[in-house]
Amino acid sequence: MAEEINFLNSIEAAKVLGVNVSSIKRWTDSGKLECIQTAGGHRKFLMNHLVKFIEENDTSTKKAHIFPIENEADLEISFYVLRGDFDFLSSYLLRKARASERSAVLKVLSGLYLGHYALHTIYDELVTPVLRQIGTLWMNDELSIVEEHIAAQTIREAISRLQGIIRIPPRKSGTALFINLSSELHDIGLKMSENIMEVRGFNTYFSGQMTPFVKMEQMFDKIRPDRLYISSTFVFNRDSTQEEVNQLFTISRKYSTAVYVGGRGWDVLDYDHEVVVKRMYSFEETFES
Ligand code: B12
Repeated sequence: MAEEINFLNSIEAAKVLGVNVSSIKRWTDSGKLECIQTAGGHRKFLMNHLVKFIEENDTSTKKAHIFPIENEADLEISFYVLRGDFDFLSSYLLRKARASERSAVLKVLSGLYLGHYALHTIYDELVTPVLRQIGTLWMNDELSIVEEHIAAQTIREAISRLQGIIRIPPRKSGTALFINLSSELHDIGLKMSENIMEVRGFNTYFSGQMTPFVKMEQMFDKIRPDRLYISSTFVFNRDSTQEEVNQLFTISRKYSTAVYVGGRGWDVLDYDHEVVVKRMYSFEETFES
């Protein structure tokens, strides 16, 4: 399913490159544009083929777009996506998130991804700063709490939909469990980490917001995770949260699970324990560790 979404047919490829279908046929026949020929003789394209062509053939692709263009707004955005103009895109994303326009948010994220930006770059340089701006607007009373929820959920939803587009290796290199602590609602950072580990070939289990500690050991017993990712942002009660964390560390030791922690909640929680491999401050670190 995820792989199929990444294939374009000749008509779509022509739309992306801003040319007519006959040019696509000519370029594939001459080998200038790579494609995959199906058993029935149809040409199929990966966005990588088109991006490579754009890079190598500057003059033939003056009208190239990173996704099929349906209206004027798409045309404008594809231009900024192709240029990787994160300044423009972050204010655009913020506007669209506030207006609950999920498909516009998804278009930017998928356009960047298909245009060869690493997921961690998109998350570190675009999504995280936009989420922080949403928080600042809320703190400054420029966004009501409901508006803040809507903007954040729009982004959350687009990230989930992006998961259907990202290419996931078929062979699994490990199992990872992703949890928030039992009083935690902030799960967007955790979701982005999960996406990244899927791209790295991990079999992922996402439990997310407010994961209760109850029966956690049974879960470990069942899935035997190689890694546990714990995200903490807001700590209501330090003592009870620390107690929960300590118990998670104890179970992780029993099952030889390596623990990775992320989020500002760890500023107040103690994670100095033999099972903890690393505290991560960016998604680039998540990708590399
Ligand atoms: C969206 C949001 C919400 C949403 C969450 C929706 C969701 N599904 O996640 C909702 C509306 C539910 C919410 C609720 C609350 N929120 Co809020 N929220 C935010 C907001 C705007 C964005 C958070 C976010 O996703 N950031 C993006 C992440 C990726 O960035 P980051 O947290 O800086 O994390 C970085 C690293 O730490 C790392 N990382 C983070 N997590 C992880 C996890 C892993 C596994 C890894 C590898 C890395 C990693 O990656 C990031 C890149 O650098 C922030 C504003 C802000 N400045 O962040 C406030 C913010 C986090 N919220 C805040 C508060 C106070 C609350 C509430 C208490 C409000 C209230 N009074 O009810 C509640 C708490 C609810 C609870 N029990 O948890 C404060 C926290 C302050 C603090 N720590 O003391 C913030 C900072 C706003 C503020 N400026 O005051 N919130």
